Amino acid sequence: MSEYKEMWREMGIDLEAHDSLLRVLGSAYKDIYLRQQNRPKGMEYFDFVVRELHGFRVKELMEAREQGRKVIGTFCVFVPEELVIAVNAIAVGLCAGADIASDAAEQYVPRNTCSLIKSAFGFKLAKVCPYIEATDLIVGENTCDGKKKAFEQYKDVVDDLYVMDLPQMKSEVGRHLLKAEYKRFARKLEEITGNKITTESLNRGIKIVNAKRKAINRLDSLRAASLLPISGLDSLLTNQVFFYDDPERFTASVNAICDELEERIANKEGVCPENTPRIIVSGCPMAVPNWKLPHVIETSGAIIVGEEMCTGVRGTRNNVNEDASTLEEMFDSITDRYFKIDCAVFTPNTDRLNHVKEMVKEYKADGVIHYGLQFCQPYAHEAMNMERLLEAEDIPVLSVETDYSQEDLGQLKTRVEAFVERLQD
Ligand code: BJ8
Repeated sequence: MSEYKEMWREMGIDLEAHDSLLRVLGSAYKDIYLRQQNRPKGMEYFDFVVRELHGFRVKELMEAREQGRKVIGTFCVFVPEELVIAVNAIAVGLCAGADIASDAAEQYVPRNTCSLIKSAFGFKLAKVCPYIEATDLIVGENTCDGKKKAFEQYKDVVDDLYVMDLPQMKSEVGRHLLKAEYKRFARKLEEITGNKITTESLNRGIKIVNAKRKAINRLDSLRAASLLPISGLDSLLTNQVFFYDDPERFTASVNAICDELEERIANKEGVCPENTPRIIVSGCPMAVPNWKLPHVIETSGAIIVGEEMCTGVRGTRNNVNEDASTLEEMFDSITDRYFKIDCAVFTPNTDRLNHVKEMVKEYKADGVIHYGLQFCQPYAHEAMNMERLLEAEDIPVLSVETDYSQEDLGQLKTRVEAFVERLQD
């Protein structure tokens, strides 16, 4: 990675802190990912992406900027990448998945704030994220109260923050607000890029993002096989990379893995024995490098067959209708697709609970683990509803709350192991 040092220096990265971050990340990846047995060959591309996490892709972004393209950083799956592509800009998810500089973050947000929000501050304040530094605009959004209030402070630590308002109810008024906000965002994108959104450019954006979602949905559907062709950890990684890789290269790489997985299924080749307990994980998103819970689950005798999370099917299911011919119709189609996202910030949000039940059937899961980040109110409330609903249907469920530290690892492992034992009985 030394070939990127000059680029990082020019971006204002704290090289010493960054080096130690990359060292920790590299050794975690080795312990968690590279130790897995019988991984699909196609995962080599994703190993490369992680190895080059702050190198190759960041260099691509900087080169694109030199050619006049803009880079838009996002924190939420409600921000439509279709619009970003339509102005010839590039969207990158800002991961916020590690415990970095929480003390500094607590100068801006209360101590009892979820790890994800603190991490967004920590990465910026510690100057260790070249993606944040590569952005021309960062998009915040009014979702949970934690994020909504945190973005009031975030505007003071980043160069250019744009906040998108989002509805809280799935009503006609809510849909109207979402569409109006997407139009306002489109105008902002046009203003900063100088490019007008046309029916051709938006149609192209819709097709590129649909193709990316179709590829990852294809991969997810292959996990319904009785003999699982890919681990949950590897599937999660593809979902995480979804947010910052070049979209067309990503689509091709995921489709290549799917071809391989189909062969594995036909040859009855799996990553674990057929009687391994199958688990759906549902809850808060897991951004890179948050692999803690999946690693605990998959080293406790179980396997993850699906993620009901924004770094999973909640973020990628449903596509934008490609039949629209006017810009107005395209905005309607985009709004219709994103309005279906069943994030816990919506009230009521029964779709999410029903979706988890459907996933249990579809992926032949033996149980559900609900994952909440400490201090996350929306998902903590829904965890209680989910426990009630699933238990009423005799679906075993375990609800865990954790953060990005490693302090509760032992306790987490004990609880997960006990749950897996229960599934084996
Ligand atoms: S659409 S889940 S990506 S808002 S964990 S910050 S909810 S206190 S992340 Fe999310 Fe968009 Fe919804 Fe998805 Fe708040 Fe909870 Fe923290 Fe959270």
